[in-house]
Amino acid sequence: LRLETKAAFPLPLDLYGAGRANSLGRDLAVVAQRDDLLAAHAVCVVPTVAEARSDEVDAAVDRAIKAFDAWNHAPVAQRAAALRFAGDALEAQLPRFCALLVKEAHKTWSDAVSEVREAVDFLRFYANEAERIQAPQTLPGPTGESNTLRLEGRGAWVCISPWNFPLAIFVGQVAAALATGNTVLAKPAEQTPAVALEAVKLLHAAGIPANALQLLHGPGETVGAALVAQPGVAGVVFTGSTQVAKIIQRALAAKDGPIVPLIAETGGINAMLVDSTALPEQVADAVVQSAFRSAGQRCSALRLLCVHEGIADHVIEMIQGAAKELVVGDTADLATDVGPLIDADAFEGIQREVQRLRAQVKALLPEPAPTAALPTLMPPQMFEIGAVADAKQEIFGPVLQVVRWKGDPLAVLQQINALGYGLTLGIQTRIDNRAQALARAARVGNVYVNRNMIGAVVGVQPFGGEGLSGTGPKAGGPNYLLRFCAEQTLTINTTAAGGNVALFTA
Ligand code: UN1
Repeated sequence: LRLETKAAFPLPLDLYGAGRANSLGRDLAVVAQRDDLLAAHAVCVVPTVAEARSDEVDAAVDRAIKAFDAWNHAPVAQRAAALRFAGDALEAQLPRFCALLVKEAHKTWSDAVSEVREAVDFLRFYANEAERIQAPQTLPGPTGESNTLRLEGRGAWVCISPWNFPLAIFVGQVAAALATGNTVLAKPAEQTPAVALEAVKLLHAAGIPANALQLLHGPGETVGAALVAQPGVAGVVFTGSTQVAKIIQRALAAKDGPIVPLIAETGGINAMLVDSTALPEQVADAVVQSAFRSAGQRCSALRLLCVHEGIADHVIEMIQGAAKELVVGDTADLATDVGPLIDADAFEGIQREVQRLRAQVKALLPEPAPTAALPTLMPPQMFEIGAVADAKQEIFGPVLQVVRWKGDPLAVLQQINALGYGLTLGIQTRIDNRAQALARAARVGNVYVNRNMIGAVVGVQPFGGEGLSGTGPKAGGPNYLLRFCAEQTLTINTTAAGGNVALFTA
């Protein structure tokens, strides 16, 4: 039996109240830097950007391909130094970037602080990792030969990043490609171009050459598709929906020429499996954080709570109490827990799913009244469904579906596996062997036991899944950079200058 020390907290109605604390200390950082953050917000102007024309896309790709050799042949220490310099600069400008994240992406201050930190972590982690993996390795071989393995960049990469982590995922993709010697054509989400623009300015100022990192704004359907279709592209890294990942995969496969790798990190119908021995207080805290934090707009977010019927009523009641305590509103306000959704399209799509659920199944939270001032605001919603298989698609917002179970938890896990996604899984149990057995049986990338299931930390919880959730490898993990590299072995006959040559010339 092993429980985290988080077991004792003021509950259930104070989850997000005065006693708030969480594993990363994000909220404490907001309190500590309150004045700096508000001052940065007061002067923050979100810059506008221009959409890339198709001739600009062609020219940018051409420049990226031409810039590759010089960047790839620069010492890895030089590339790493530039990324570390960018990391330090970003850390020093944390309030400015937080303000931009709050204004452009409607992040809460707490989420903004953790996102800037995550971006800094990516820069430092990939700088270190590139130096580690790109040091030539001597391999064992027969006498008379030397064998070495080198990892090099592959060429010009297209990096397509989402709006939900417009800084951390954008910087993470770009840093991974650049650290290993690749050049980058970055296409950030249309909803959040300004954060990307400011990040690119910072990277250029840190010493990344202009042609090694180019930014192209615009819709995925036009600019993204044009980039992916370019013949000289060496690889694509994408975070977003499963559907778009498949469109990219098909487009790459349809091109003439080399087989182009795709690294995709997509969605999930992430479940939390709660047995009858779980601590209801801990479950309620983990559920509220995982399902409703960031307005549920994380691919790691909890979508499906599978709770044992023996404690289901109690757990649901606690979540209802905690959900009502959440401050839902404008994220410019430091006290806000749940901000508006990213845009009207997202709101309408989720609203349709919510209406369907409201018509078909039991609602566990009251229907929220629309907010005229913030039309895309969606307070947390919770519905009870009949079976795991009824959770058919990812709803990318603060909408939780709950299902009661009894009997064998492994059987419930098989139903979760059968959904086909494989990103995150939460397990709540006080039976250690059971947690281990469920984790082994789960086909997901990240398993979290007796805690929340979001906020994977770079280098600590490498993040990413399989199946409908992506291709792997895990971002922020020891294997991520390998996929951005071409491997070359060099075998030299070390006897040639001695015996063999002498033999031939004798
Ligand atoms: C995503 O939502 O696209 O674990 C990625 C987390 C993040 C990763 C989420 N670090 O919440």
